[in-house]
Amino acid sequence: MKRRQEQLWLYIPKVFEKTKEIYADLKTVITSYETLHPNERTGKFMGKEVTIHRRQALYSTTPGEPYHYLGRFFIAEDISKCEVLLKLQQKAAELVKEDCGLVKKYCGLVKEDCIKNDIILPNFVFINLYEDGNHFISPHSDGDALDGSYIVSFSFGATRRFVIHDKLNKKDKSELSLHNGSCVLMRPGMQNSKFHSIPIEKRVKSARINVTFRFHSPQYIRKVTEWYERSQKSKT
Ligand SMILES: O=C(O)CCC(=O)C(=O)O
Repeated sequence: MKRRQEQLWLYIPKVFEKTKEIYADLKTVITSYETLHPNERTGKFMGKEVTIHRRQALYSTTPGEPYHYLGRFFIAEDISKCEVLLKLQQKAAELVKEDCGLVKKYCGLVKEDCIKNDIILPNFVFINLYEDGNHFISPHSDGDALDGSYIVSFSFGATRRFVIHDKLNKKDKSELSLHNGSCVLMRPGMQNSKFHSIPIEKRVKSARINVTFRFHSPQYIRKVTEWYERSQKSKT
């Protein structure tokens, strides 16, 4: 399998070897998050009430950081408690450094404590568990990377299709097969001009875990936190 790339993304087919161990550890992480948040599997998409079938967990270097998604807020747990996430976080940082070289370019965007040994550690991670091919994610772009930051996306378990299409021209489309142990680097600018999705694939009978590392700027964290606090006040 070869690396594939276009200007706004890079697919690396084999980043991890010991994927069974990583998969098992991530499954534990997602299960423990859900023990804390048993009722958080609904949201709104395009104004409609939806059930989130795939399972999710959110971790941050700023525990308690809110994340707005599907019309509601989710609260991130502390990434430092999860060894497996810390290992993947380090790998994500290395891949970004290899891709862009210019570490300084991102210094304005990230919190000082995320800069270690001249690499910038992503400070937020979103984990999705797709139990089988009935679980999907609709075409969307990620608002937290509209400031031109990277998203580093790792896949473990079943191979799934990943469809990227232009926001203005649906026919301008690329498709990747995301294999066990692979990585997609969504490069700066991708969220501004492209949608991405994981479509339903009925023939897929096994599970897949996706982990996306993000670089949240202090400004972004402040803005979402203020928004969250306002929403909590308006409830009381
Ligand atoms: O599962 C994937 O590969 C995609 C996940 C995704 O689109 C997201 O977290 O925004």
